Amino acid sequence: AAAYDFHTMEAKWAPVWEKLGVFTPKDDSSAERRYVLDMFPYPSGDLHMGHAEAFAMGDVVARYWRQKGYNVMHPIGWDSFGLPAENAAIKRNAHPAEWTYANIDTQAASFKRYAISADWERRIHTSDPEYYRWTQWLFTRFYDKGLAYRKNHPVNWCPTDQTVLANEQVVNGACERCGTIVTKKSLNQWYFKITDYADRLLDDMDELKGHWPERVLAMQKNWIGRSEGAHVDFVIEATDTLEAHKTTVFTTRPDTLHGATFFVVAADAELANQLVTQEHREALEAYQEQVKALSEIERQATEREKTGVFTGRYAINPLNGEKLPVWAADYVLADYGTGAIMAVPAHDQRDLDFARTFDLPVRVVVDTGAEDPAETGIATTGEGVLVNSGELNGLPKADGISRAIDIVTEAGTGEKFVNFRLRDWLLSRQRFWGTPIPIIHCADCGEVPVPDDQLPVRLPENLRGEQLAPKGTSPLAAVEEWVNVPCPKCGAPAKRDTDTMDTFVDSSWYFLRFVSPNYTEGPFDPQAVRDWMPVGQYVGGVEHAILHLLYSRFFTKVIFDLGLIDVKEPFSALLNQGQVLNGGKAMSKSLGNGVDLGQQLDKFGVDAVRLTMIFASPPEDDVDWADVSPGGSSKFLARAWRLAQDVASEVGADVTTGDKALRQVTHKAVHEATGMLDGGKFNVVIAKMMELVNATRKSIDSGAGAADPAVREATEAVAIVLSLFAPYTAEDMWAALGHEPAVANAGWPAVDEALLVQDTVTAVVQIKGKVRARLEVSADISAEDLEALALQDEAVVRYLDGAAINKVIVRAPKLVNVVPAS
Ligand code: ANZ
Ligand code: ZN
Repeated sequence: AAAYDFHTMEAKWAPVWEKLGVFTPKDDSSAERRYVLDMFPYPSGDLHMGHAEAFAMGDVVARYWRQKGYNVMHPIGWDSFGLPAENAAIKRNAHPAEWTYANIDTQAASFKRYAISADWERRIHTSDPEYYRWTQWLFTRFYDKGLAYRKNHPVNWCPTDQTVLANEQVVNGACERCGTIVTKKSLNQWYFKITDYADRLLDDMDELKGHWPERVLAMQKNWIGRSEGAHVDFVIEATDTLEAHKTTVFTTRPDTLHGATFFVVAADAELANQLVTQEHREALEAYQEQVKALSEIERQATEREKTGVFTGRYAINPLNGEKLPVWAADYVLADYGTGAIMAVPAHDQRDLDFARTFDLPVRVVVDTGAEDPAETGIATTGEGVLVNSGELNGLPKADGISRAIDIVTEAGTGEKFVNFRLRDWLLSRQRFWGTPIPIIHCADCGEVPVPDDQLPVRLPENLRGEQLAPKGTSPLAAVEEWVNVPCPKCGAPAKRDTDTMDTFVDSSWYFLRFVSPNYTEGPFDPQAVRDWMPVGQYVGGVEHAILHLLYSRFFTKVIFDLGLIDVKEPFSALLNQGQVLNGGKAMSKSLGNGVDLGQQLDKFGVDAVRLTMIFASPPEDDVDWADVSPGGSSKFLARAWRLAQDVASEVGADVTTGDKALRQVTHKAVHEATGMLDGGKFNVVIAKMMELVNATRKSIDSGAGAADPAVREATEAVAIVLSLFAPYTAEDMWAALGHEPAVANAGWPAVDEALLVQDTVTAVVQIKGKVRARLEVSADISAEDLEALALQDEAVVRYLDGAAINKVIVRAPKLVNVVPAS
């Protein structure tokens, strides 16, 4: 008999699918359209085990939906701008495009081998001018709306990559890419006004609940960080040399205004320099130097001893007129709230720590029943009743908050305020390999967006190696013939902006480009967006929980507001696949536990690797490659494949005449697999198929036999379900079963509800040792019921022909032996 040979199958079927265009969505609206998307890859070398897992998951969904009859779009492309290409180019004295497109070709070939059911005609690369033209076009639309703007601001600076980083790219104080401790640098930079969308980004998460992982929603919520409270104005008392100065604080606890015993400004905020008296300036400057030397991590460490300096000034509490000493300290952050706080040591732990260090008073204003914080060193934050608070006395905390807000609002010294942790998105980078910012700076006209008909602003092609090296300013600044252009407005000599965009800009709208990748009238064809958006299933790693996913949501909302699309959320369902580990640890060079995908595919075949990825665990859990058995997967696939070789009935054989027991097993298995797929439990579907394969084999060997149409029915079902996980094996089975390709379009097996009705068995009725009737009965029928049924059976009545019965032996549910009196 023929052997299961995955190499031959892979070589045979991949070109057939390509030729038939099996995975190209149809241009008709008769079937509901569905859009499945995997987070597009970055072209760093060849595909790795992580890609293999994520793309196997997305492909299951795409293939399942196709089988269910939907018109499925499952595109693929590359996020192809970014630092690694540039670093490689510097090292090899090359252009980043060479490395980038060579890697893309390698990955594309691997994706094809891996049998991702992608529509290759939709392929996009964000570094193609045909793509970044529209990234630039969108930027100018954001600019016109005031949503892209420049400001001079202390920014996160990576000394190694010599570029700025968005807050989201700073992880525990270090550069997300290279791990270098990030420093601050004051620079004129471009920002997107994502803060304008904070409320909507938060509110619209409601419609994602239940369809996105809880964890991702929680992370986004926390990142947006909505805090309800109040702005309260304190007047900084005048001194001989300084005028009175109004300073606003953000507080979530205006009820504790009477408990404020000092006032703190962020030491590194401009405000500190403005407020400090001559006498204390030197001390402040010395302290600021000390603060600068600390990393963000050290600054925020809660266990660190509190530090600060007195500014020599006093702030007047608007509620009771008290004079509070103004300190400058680093535990107050310059870029949160207003950069200044009223300190309430009795009810805020950080303030209490500071008060104890500098011997400042502690006054309890909420009686929570707990011991005095001044004694215990523990601030009380719970529920309680206001005390020592004048007209607020006796109110519970919540009422105290609203009453205090009313008072300051009436007095004109404050108002209710909602503060966000979210900052505007810093998008400019001083690097070469990115989308050029389409702005021209003119001495007379200021910032002028590049007109649409002059887009794209192409990257110069002649830079190589060292010319691309980071110098703190963009390498583009050195290319004179590129920088110097006439102003689009007045024609005077002007200069291009030389920064490029954060690559997260490119990936914030690529899902919209896929719907019409060759469209030339705009970033996307509006009709195609109506046809395909939103993405019905998005698949990707949880590491993108805030960066990419928040930015994409923001872009979608802005583009909606521009009137260009009618969806507000880009991804209606999200799946975060787990990681592929080896020996319980993430694969890494330093641990030497990497597993090479290519080698696995050579050894076990594409199908076995894909099946193993899916079978190992629920999609969102990690897969430990040390614990799985691609060899075992391969054996299972061979067993399934052999069924198809053995089927001996014709295509279209009347299945209703087939063995009912096997048919029931088949229909039950398909029915359950459907539920599991709809519920995202892909791994158990494989277990179901293993059962079905075993039952079918048993039926061939010792039951119905290979020619029974029920065996064909079972095997076809196995092939169709396996086409989601092991496409080559499934196609080969399909061909062996006498069908034309492609099994991907076979259609999901229909389930006959009648065959799902509780398990029945065939009971045999014997009279004088001869079988005279067969009864279809419930598997758990009682002996009495079975006896009664048997004796009422027409055939039995006829054979007995009125004879008296001596004895009835019942072995429920399978046998009734009737012994007539002779
Ligand atoms: C007085 C007060 C009394 C406060 C009290 C808290 C408890 P979230 O919830 O994170 O928004 N705060 C405000 N701006 C700050 C800054 N730039 N750096 C450090 N701390 C800052 O926290 C809001 C609270 O954090 C504010 O409310 C303020 O302290 C502090 F019993 O004001 B509170
Ligand atoms: Zn001009």
